[in-house]
Amino acid sequence: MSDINEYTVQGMTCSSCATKVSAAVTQVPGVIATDVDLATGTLKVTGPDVEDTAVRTAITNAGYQIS
Ligand SMILES: [Cu+2]
Repeated sequence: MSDINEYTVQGMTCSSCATKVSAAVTQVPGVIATDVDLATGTLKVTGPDVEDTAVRTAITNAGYQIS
């Protein structure tokens, strides 16, 4: 995988949601940084060796869906 991956997350409506998703994804091994754009629902995940499945699981476990 490349160093930066983007996900479109559904259901993030406020900065509290963004913080929750970021915190969950930050726990995934290899993640260096996360960046959420609330307006578009875009989550950017930075890290050289991050497992896609682990990121998706973290997002859904936090209560959000990936489109
Ligand atoms: Cu919220």
